Amino acid sequence: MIKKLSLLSALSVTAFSGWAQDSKPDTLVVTANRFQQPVNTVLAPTDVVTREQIDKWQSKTVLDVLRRLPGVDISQSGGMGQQASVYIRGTDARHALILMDGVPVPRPNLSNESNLYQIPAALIQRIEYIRGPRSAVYGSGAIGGVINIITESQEETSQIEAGVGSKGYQEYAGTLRQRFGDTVATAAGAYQTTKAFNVQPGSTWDHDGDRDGFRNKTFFGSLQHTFSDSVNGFFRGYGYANNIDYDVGSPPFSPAYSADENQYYNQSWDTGLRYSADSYSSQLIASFQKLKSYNYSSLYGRYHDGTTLDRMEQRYIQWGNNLIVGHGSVSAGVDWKQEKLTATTQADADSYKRDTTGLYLTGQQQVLDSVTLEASGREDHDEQFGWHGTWQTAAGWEFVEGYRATLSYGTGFLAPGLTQQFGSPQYGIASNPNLQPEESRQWEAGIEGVTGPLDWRVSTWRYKIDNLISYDNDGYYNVKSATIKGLEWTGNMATGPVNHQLTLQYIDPRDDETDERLLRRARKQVKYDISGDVANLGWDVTYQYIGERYDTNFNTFPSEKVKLGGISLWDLAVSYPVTSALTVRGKIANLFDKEYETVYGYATAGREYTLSGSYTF
Ligand code: B12
Repeated sequence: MIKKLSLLSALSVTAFSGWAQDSKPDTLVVTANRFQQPVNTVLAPTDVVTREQIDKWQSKTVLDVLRRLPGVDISQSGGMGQQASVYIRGTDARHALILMDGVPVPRPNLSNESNLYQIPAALIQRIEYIRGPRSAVYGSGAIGGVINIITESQEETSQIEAGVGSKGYQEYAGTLRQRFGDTVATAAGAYQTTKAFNVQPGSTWDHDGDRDGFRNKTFFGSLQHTFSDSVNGFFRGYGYANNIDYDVGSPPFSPAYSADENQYYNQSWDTGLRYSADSYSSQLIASFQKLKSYNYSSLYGRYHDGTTLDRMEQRYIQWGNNLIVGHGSVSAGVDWKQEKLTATTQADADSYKRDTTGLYLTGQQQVLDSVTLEASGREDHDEQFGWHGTWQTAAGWEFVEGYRATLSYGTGFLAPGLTQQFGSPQYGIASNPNLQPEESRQWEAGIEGVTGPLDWRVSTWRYKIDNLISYDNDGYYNVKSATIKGLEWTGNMATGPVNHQLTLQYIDPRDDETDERLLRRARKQVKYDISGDVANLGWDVTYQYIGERYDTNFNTFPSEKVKLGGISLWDLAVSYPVTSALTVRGKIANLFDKEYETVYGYATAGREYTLSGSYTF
C-alpha cells in the first residue's frame, strides 16, 4: 500500500469535512483510484466493511455481508453455498467487478460472471465497495460497481474460532500471525459445513428430496516484508475447496447427465512490491489464479460420463504509479491479463485463451478551496474486438461547510465472456466473432452532509446499457439495451450508545425493448442496522425489507412470468467478551421464520441459530 502520510497530508486539504457513509473520515481506501486515499476524498459512493463489522453481524457467507450494503440485491437458488447473482444498482450480476486484493476474480461461466458466492467468508478481512461505473480505472466489468475483497489484515494477533448451529452447521477456523523483525507471517485455515435443507422442495424427482448441504475448506498463507522505509513487498497464497449439493428439479432424461453436485477448487498466488517516497509511489503486482469446477450426478460420482469440468487459469500483472501534484494527485498504470479456459465434457473439450492489456490515467485536484475535480480515462486492448476506451469525470462542491454536492458521468464496458465469444460446442453454442462488448453510460447526482448527529447521502442516477449480450439456443448476440433509474438514501447516526445505519433504495431497471422490469430485482428495499453495547454485551439487530420482484417459472412450457412477494426479515446477533481474549457469540437469523423465495421454486433457510466462540492471542 502506498505510504499513508505523504498522501494523507496532500489530500487532507481536499478532504470533505463531513464524513461520507459509515466509515470514519480518515478511513483509507485503495479501490477508487488504485492508490490509498481517505474515503472522504472519493467522490463516488463508497462503503468499507471491516472484519470487526463482519464479526458483529456474524455473517457466515460473503452474500450475508453484501446484502446489507446499499444498492445490492441478491438472488440465490437456495441456501448457503448455492449459486447466487449479485445485482448492483439493478445491473446484471456480470456487471459487477469482483476483485480480490485488487486483482479481478476470473469469470469462468457462460453467463460471464465471477463466482462471488463461492468465496469463503473466512478469507474476508475487509471489503471496499464502490457504486457506479469504474471501467475508466479497471477496464472490463466495472459497470454497476466494484467489490474489492481484501484478505490481508493489519492486525498482528492470532485467533482460533469454533461454532455450531441449526441445520447441522459447524465452523472451525484458526489464524496464526507472527512478526519476525521486518516480516509478518500469516497462516490460516477454516472449515465450514452445513447439512442445510432441500433447496427445491417442489421437484418431482424422488432423488431431489434430500437436503442440499455445503462444505468449505480454506487455507491462507502470506508473508509481508518491509525492506526499507520506502520499499515493502508481499507474497500470498490461498486456496479453497467447496462441495455443493443441489437439485435437478424434475426427473431427468438420463440421471448420469444431470448434475446435482458441484465440486469447486480455487487457488490464488499473488506477489508484489511497493515503493513510496515523498510524492511518488509505485506498485507492481503479479497474480496467478487457477480454478476447477466439476458438476456431476451424485448418483454416479465425479468420475463418470456426464461430468462437466471447467478449468480456468488467469495470469495478471499490474503496474501502478501515483504522483502527488498540487492539491491532488495523478495516477497512471498498465495491466495485463491472460485468461485460459478449458470446458470439458466426456465428448468435448473446448479451449479458449485471451490476452487483454489496459492503460489508464486518473487525476484528482482540489480547486477554489471547496471544489474537487476528478477525471479518468482508460484504453483496453482485446485480441478479439481491438481497442475499447472508457472515461469518467466527477465534481464535488462543498457549498456549505459539512455539505457537499457531487455530479458525475462515466462510461463502462464488459468484454464478452470467453465461451460467449468463441462458442461452446458442448452446449451447442456457435462462436460469434462479431460479438461486441456491453457498454454503459451513467449519470449520477448526489448531496451529502452531516446534520446534527446524522451523516447522510442522497444520490440519484440513470444508467443506459447498450449492446447487452443475450442468448438463444444457437449462440450469444448483442441484442438488448436497458435503462435503470435509481434513488438511494443512506444515513448513519449515533444516539447515545446506539448506532443506526439506514439505507432506502428505489430502482427502476427496464428492458428498453419491452419496457418490462428486469427480473429478480426488487424495486424497493429498506436496510436498517442498529447496534450497541449494554454492560459489555454487544448487540446488533438487522432489518431488511425486500420488495416484490418478478421471476420466471421454468416448469411450464412456455415458461411464464411470476411475481415473488415482498418480505421483511429480522436478524439478531449478540456477543459477550468473557475475558479480554475469549468472546462468545450467538445469532438468530430470520427471527420470525419467514418463508420467501429470491428465485422462483427455490426455498430459503427459514430461522437459523448459531453459537460460536473465539479466542485471540
Ligand atoms: C438459464 C440457466 C442456464 C443457462 C445460462 C445461460 C447464460 N446466461 O449464458 C445455461 C443453460 C447455459 C446454464 C448452464 C449451467 N447451469 Co444453469 N441455470 C439456468 C436457470 C434455468 C435460469 C437462470 C436465469 O435465467 N435466471 C434469470 C436471470 C434474470 O437471473 P440472472 O441472475 O441474470 O441469471 C444468470 C445466472 O443464473 C447465470 N447462470 C445460469 N446457470 C448458472 C450456473 C452457475 C454455476 C453460475 C455461476 C451462473 C449461472 O445465467 C443467468 C443468466 O445470465 C437456473 C435455474 C433458475 N431457475 O434460476 C439454472 C441454474 C442457475 N444453473 C445451474 C447449473 C448447475 C448450471 C451448470 C453448471 C450445469 C452443468 N452441469 O453444466 C451450467 C454452467 C455452465 C457454465 N460453465 O457456465 C444450477 C446452479 C445450482 C447451484 N446451486 O450451483 C441452477 C440453479 C439449476 C439447478 N440445477 O438448480 N444455466
